[in-house]
Amino acid sequence: MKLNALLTTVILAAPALAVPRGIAERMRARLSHPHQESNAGANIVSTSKNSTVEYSTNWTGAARKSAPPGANYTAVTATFNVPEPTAGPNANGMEGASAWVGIDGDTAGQAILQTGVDFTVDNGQRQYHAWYEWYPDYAHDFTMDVSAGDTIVAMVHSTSPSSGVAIVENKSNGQSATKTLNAPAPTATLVGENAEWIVEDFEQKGKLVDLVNFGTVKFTGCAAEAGGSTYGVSDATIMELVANGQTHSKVQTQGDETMIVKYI
Ligand SMILES: *[C@@H]1O[C@H](CO)[C@@H](O)[C@H](O)[C@H]1NC(C)=O
Ligand SMILES: *[C@@H]1O[C@H](CO)[C@@H](O)[C@H](O)[C@H]1NC(C)=O
Ligand SMILES: *[C@@H]1O[C@H](CO)[C@@H](O)[C@H](O)[C@H]1NC(C)=O
Ligand SMILES: CC(=O)N[C@H]1CO[C@H](CO)[C@@H](O)[C@@H]1O
Repeated sequence: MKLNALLTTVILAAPALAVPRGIAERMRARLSHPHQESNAGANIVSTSKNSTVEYSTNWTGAARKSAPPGANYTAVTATFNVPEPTAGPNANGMEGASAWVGIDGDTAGQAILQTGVDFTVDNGQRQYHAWYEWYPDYAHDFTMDVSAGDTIVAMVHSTSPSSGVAIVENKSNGQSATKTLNAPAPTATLVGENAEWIVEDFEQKGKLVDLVNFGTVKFTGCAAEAGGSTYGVSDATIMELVANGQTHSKVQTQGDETMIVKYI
């Protein structure tokens, strides 16, 4: 209900600031991937009590891995802060990560409808981009400016298996960007099996970026809608990101709507 209200408010009230794919974003060649499971974390002891924990090479956060009986996920939303990334002591080129919400891409790996914000640091220079993506297409940037400390409301909503809308709103000033998009291929349809709230190590220009120290991303108002009911993160599967044999995240849920993802 809350989710529908937000959707209606944002879609009806928002001046459409999104632009079709432009040169800048094509050059960025920025791509989010489906979740890839890692065995590397199997011996890492979880401190999360109520949730199943899984290890991923790409994702940290929470994912609902199956739709409720007789329904599919059609909308996912959350509010999160844009963190200021810190370059590692041995940074070699760009480091980055991305916070987003999405439908599918976990157990249903053929498509993801997702939207969020990238934060990168390259040679001391920080950049932030708000984007939307229907995997396996690349991410496309919204024209909206994003800065560290902004509070962003992100939402994806599927209007059919092959069409949907991505919305990013700056809660600080109420400005929002909306993009209506279609499945980039006949095989890239949504089934609504997964809903997720993720911080990701993404790929750019054909290579994975080095994961940046993103500090903390706090997701609040986490909600997914399926068949008129709302679902959150308290009983979702928690994912920790493992790279080179090391865990780089710590996820904590607080109640059904809040999740804190810390870089470690
Ligand atoms: C686990 O569930 C209990 C009861 O629902 C709740 O009080 C507690 O906060 C939860 N713990 C975590 C780590 O989410
Ligand atoms: C959920 O999605 C599946 C796969 O696309 C479809 O077969 C099913 O009819 C959908 N269920 C509902 C309730 O829409
Ligand atoms: C969000 O709003 C704040 C306050 O007006 C502003 O400083 C910031 O640049 C805005 N960011 C975006 C994404 O528009
Ligand atoms: C860090 C890492 O291993 N990332 C993986 C993300 O997923 C893609 C495919 O889905 C892999 O190619 C990457 O290696």
